[in-house]
Formats: sequence, structure tokens, C-alpha cells
Amino acid sequence: HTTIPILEKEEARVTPPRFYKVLLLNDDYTPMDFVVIVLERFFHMGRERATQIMLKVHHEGMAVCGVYPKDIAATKVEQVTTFARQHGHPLACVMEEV
Ligand code: TYC
Repeated sequence: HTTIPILEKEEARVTPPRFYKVLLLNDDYTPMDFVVIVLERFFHMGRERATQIMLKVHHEGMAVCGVYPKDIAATKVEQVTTFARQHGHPLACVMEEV
């Protein structure tokens, strides 16, 4: 068989990929059930894990939902924020470089 040579840009060869934690922040108004749904829908967690993370946010102020390459993390933040606002909740979702 033949192999196809792959020519990467210099940038791709020398620039390390950047990873970001996606965090949920606590607030006094977003319902607990809604946060569980967010974790199930956008972070692919089962009900049990989603409930654990929601309670960690509730008690400790924030928790990591996942770690992703920069563009994926930014998309999660945008999707969660849009979904929360559509439902009238102030839920805050932010990203932070690892
Ligand atoms: N503190 C909220 C309440 O008591 C629940 C909550 C959990 C809100 C996690 C936001 O990221 C959050 N209803």
C-alpha cells in the first residue's frame, strides 16, 4: 500500500495544545434539578455522577465538569450559558486554563 505524506504547519508541530477546565459556579437561584440536567446533557454524566458534581458546586462554590481542548471548552461554556438563559436561570459556566 502507499503512505500519504502529511505536511504539518510549523505551528502544529511546535505549539502544545491548550487544555481548559470547564467549571460550574454556585448561585442561589438555579434549581438543583436543572444543574443535574445540564451535567447529563452537556457533560455526558449519568444521574448519579451529575448529582455528586451538582452537590459539590452547591457546597463548595464551584466544581470541575471536565477538561477539554480550548475550542471544545469554549463551546461547552457557550452551550451551557445559552441553555441556562433560555430557561431563565443565572447559572454561570466558565473555563480556566489547566
Ligand atoms: N445553589 C442552588 C440551589 O440551592 C443549586 C445550584 C447548584 C446552583 C449548582 C448552581 O452550579 C450550581 N438551588
